Amino acid sequence: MPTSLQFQRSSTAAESANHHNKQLQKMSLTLGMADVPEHVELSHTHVVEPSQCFSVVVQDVNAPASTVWSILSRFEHPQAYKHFVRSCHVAAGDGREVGSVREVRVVSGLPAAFSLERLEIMDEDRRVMSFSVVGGDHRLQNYRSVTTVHESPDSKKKTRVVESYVVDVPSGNDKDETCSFADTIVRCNLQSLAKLAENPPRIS
Ligand code: A8S
Repeated sequence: MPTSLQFQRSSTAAESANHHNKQLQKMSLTLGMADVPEHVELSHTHVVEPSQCFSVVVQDVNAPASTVWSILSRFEHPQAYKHFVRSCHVAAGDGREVGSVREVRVVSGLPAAFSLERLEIMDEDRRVMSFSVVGGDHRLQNYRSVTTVHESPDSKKKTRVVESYVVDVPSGNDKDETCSFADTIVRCNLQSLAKLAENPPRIS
């Protein structure tokens, strides 16, 4: 069974810097987690503004990292595992190169209809992917996430997926509300990614 752990925010390390009189925090969201490769830890280090919140969700998968990555890395086809996505069209670029933009339409029942998302990182060798939200009619302005896929330290057949994000806290909500909303979506996405990787549909 896949397990999903949500790490406590106390396991993060903060470094404060005063940039242009704004208090920015550099947060390492995987610090304190066991057996995290250095490039993974670096990938999940974000600059966070005081008006933003951040979180990290970890999902273990009983499938090889290459299988998980092949599903996750299709930037142009998030509906393969994201069940809140109704459709996706590439609006700029080829959907593979950094700078590509996708227009994601979400299912009804959410406080949103669509989102414009720009591919920020696509590192096939290290299996790191990142996108940022650059538009849309939802409440997660300036959302940016990074997802890494790495082999489990105990078996080549097991994989650990780490997804971290930073987002603006919308007016009328607090940090906890914003993070619990986004965490729920991310957790659902990673659980369905795990299911798909563990039981790929048979082509008959
Ligand atoms: C992702 C992560 C998130 C997506 C959010 C958090 C979103 O697509 C949905 C509802 C919203 O209200 C915001 O990796 C937005 O997709 C499902 C449209 C951005």
